[in-house]
Amino acid sequence: MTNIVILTGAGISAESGLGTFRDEGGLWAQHRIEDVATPEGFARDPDLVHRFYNARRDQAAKAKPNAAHVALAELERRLDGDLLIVTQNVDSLHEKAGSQAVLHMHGQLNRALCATCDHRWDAPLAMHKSDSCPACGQQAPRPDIVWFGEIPYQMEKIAEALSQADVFVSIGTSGEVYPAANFVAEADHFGAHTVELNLEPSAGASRFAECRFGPASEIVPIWVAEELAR
Ligand code: BJW
Repeated sequence: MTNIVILTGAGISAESGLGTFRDEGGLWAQHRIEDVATPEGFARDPDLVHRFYNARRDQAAKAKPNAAHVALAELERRLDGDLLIVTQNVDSLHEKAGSQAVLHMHGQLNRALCATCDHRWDAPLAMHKSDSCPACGQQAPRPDIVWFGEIPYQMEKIAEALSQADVFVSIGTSGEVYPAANFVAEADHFGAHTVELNLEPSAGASRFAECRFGPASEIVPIWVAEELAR
């Protein structure tokens, strides 16, 4: 029985056509973080933030999982043990590929959150600041996304999973954003074998016991095949 925890970031969805944040020409080269990914930015200009997420929701709805998402779903089905995907991604490509055990620590594009009563519901393709909350009726809808300065979701479950992991794998993430950037240290502390699968060395590459570099659609299926052959 092997316990595997996999952290994924924007790089795993890049080959599905969804832009990353910090690569050349990425989302943060086109938009100011302070404007679109902080609660203060949303309070200043909710229309701008809704336009940003409406465009990304539309793009994500059309995207298809690539070979890396598909390989991870197959690993979950065939592994003799437990596999948990902790994703920083707000798209649903892991679920579209068939993965079942997925935690979205930075929220989900297809969910809406009421800033007044915390009720959550399925987001329409285009959200507007005048949409009413189905529970309390207030007009304070926001995308169910974790912005800078907010606490990521499911942190207790993630800490528990990291403490039980035999293997921790980080795929397609720059290691620039906390607390996810620290998961490798937590998993290592509890004795997990740590692996980075990324296009290039991330900011935290030296903290991993093993690193493999290349496009996720190529290196993830190879790693999965090796894991299933063990
Ligand atoms: C490929 C590839 C291919 C490309 N194949 N690979 C000072 C020091 C330390 C921390 C802080 C600090 N000041 C503030 C903080 C905290 C802050 C933080 O980390 N800031 C840093 C920028 C310094 N963090 C927070 O505020 C978080 N909350 C928090 O810490 O609360 C406190 C708390 C925590 C825990 C318990 C109790 C209290 C919240 C962070 C929210 C992040 N939100 C965003 C936007 C929302 C989601 C959205 O709109 O989509 O989440 S920011 C953005 O970055 C997004 C991502 O999920 C996240 C990570 O980015 P990711 O996925 O790594 O993408 P990239 O673009 O950075 O990297 C892509 C990688 O893929 C690259 O390496 C490429 O090479 C690779 N790649 N193509 C394989 N084909």
